[in-house]
Amino acid sequence: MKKIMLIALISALLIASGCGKSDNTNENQHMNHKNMQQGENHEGMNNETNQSPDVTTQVVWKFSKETPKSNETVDLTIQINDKEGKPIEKFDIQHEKLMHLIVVSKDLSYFDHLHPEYKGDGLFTTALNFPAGGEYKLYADYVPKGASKVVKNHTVTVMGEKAQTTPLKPDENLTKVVDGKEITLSFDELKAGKDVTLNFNIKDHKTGRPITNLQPYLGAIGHVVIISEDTEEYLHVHPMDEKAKGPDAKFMTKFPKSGIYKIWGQFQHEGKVITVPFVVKVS
Ligand SMILES: [Cu+2]
Repeated sequence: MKKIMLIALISALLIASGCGKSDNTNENQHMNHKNMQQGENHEGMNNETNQSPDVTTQVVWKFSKETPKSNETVDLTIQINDKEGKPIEKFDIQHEKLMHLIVVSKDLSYFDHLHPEYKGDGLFTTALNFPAGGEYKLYADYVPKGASKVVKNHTVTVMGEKAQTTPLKPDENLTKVVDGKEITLSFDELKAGKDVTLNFNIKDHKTGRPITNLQPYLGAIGHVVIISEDTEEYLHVHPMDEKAKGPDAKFMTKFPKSGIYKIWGQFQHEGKVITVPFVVKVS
């Protein structure tokens, strides 16, 4: 146990030491953001292997049925406790919510973004309805008051007929049409460990006109969630300019390792949220 704690401490120090490298405030913010994301990844991995003691919080995931079944609504409770097992009472709001919950199928074909309701005493609840049998991964994203952001994940096996799994293949065409919008993703180079700006350009599909009146979705022009093919890496990226309205939405991030990733961009226009998925390869 001691050894594991030491490793956790060293990684925390390494992450912290990355902060001071930039002298530009704006860049610093990005650095902090990315460092936080790396912190999240560590958290996620710790949680996944269950080997490392969590220095801040522990999560108890519970479904109302012992084994959830596909196409049946099941209640999920997420209890957030401190390391002694005492409920955490207070959370900071991030992007208008106390908790963001991302649900994906193991092959990343299914994606959902929910906001569990806070009942007090560290307890969040939400209803879920899985579309098919198989394995799903859930990521809870929250900020205990005064602490830094935490992401915890949980894998659940859902009974029921399995959907056909489609192997993740990088998109050859980075223009997608969703709900009458034409969204084009562009970037310079996708290299592990290298800063990259993801640009989403949004047009009206029918007229080809750029959309310049995107609405804030959860307090920003858009939200981007990125998950690696093996579901080990989770990145929740916020826009560089939260107040932008389109047609471009820029997000800066850094992929932690090479491989295939799925990216979901979420935007709001005329009261409707659109989710646009892309699959990319990072070298
Ligand atoms: Cu959310």
